Amino acid sequence: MSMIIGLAGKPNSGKSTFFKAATMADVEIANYPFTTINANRGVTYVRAECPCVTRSKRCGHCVDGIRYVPIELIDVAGLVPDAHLGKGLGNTFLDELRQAHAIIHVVDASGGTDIEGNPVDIGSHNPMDDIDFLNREITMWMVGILKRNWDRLSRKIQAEGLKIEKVLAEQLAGAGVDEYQVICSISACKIDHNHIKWGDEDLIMLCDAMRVISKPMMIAANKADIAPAKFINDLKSLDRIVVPTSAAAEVVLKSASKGGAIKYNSGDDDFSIIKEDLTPAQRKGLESVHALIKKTGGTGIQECVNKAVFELLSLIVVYPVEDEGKWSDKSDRMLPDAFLMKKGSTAHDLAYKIHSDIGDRFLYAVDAKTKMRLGEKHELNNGDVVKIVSTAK
Ligand SMILES: Nc1nc2c(ncn2[C@@H]2O[C@H](COP(=O)(O)OP(=O)(O)O)[C@@H](O)[C@H]2O)c(=O)[nH]1
Ligand SMILES: [Mg+2]
Repeated sequence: MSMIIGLAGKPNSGKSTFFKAATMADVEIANYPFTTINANRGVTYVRAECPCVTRSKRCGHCVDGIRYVPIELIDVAGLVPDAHLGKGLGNTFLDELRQAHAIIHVVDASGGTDIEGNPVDIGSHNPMDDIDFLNREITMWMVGILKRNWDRLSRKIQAEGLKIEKVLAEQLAGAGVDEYQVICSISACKIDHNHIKWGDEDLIMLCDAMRVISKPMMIAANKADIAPAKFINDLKSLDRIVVPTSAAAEVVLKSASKGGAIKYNSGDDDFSIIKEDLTPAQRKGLESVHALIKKTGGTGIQECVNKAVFELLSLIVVYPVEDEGKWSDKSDRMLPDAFLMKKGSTAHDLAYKIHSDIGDRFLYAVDAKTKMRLGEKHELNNGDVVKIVSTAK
């Protein structure tokens, strides 16, 4: 499993609740039982429409025609302003963030926690004040890594005629930044071509650009169930992807579903009670969640994960098969795999993703829906079912 999303934010914003809600899956989901890799690392799912809904037969890998495609989620430990200087848990959060391909910034939209995450009266802290610090921490963390060796590096690049992007990528490998991203960042931020002239401000500007490219971020406006409408609207007006969420409500629904009290698939905008003998407390809890999601169209948790994958990371889901008629593999399993790939990926890219031999010996692909032959450069679409034909054994 390759895609990793990090949940970050100040303490008490609801990261662990979000994590629990998003990783608490019914065991029947797909081939993947609920898995906690460790306390703060787990598996969550992107929700997609399964291609088998257009067929007479269900594939057996989806739930009511909903395909849940696994990704990894990390609950990144408490982050406070000036963490990059060692405040709070300091740099430990950054070690966890390193691996993330994208970040969901979990914000307490209720305004019930101060800038460091201490509880205060609801509405008394403006969540807009929490937005920038996370970006700043990540940027300054990268700046710190570069500055540690900058004088020496800068001289070395000069003396040995090294490629700046190569040296920077080496330095920032631990931060999860690669050479291609460095090149894009250098051209995006219009920094002076002569690195000898770079001062602190230039390094900050460059690291800011590298952060945007290597750690795309969106916002979960959490505790939406108790948040003042003004705060939610202010957050929504930001120039980013913002999804109001109620992690606590999603935990209630997932638990009730697991316990057989309700029928609810993650991401549904409603649920139905299927158990007769609920306690008054259970019924009341479910009623209040019901009132909430009637208003909001869902708890937002699944929407948030989906937007991270489909919008923030621009991925698509592709279903490789070996039999283009039955949409199955050699063992007659229908639609056995669902791959997440970058938008713009080609049929040839898919072949390589299946196996390097199949990529090397690629002949052509077949769109299993239309039975059209696809060349190696053919760009795949979200939801495509594709057979690869190669000379590989
Ligand atoms: N009302 C409400 N409270 C929430 C929600 N999500 C989390 N909380 C509460 O916020 C507090 C902090 O949550 P936690 O997940 O531990 O925050 P973390 O420090 O960011 O991991 C707990 O008391 C949660 O029950 C939510 O969506 N709505
Ligand atoms: Mg926590």
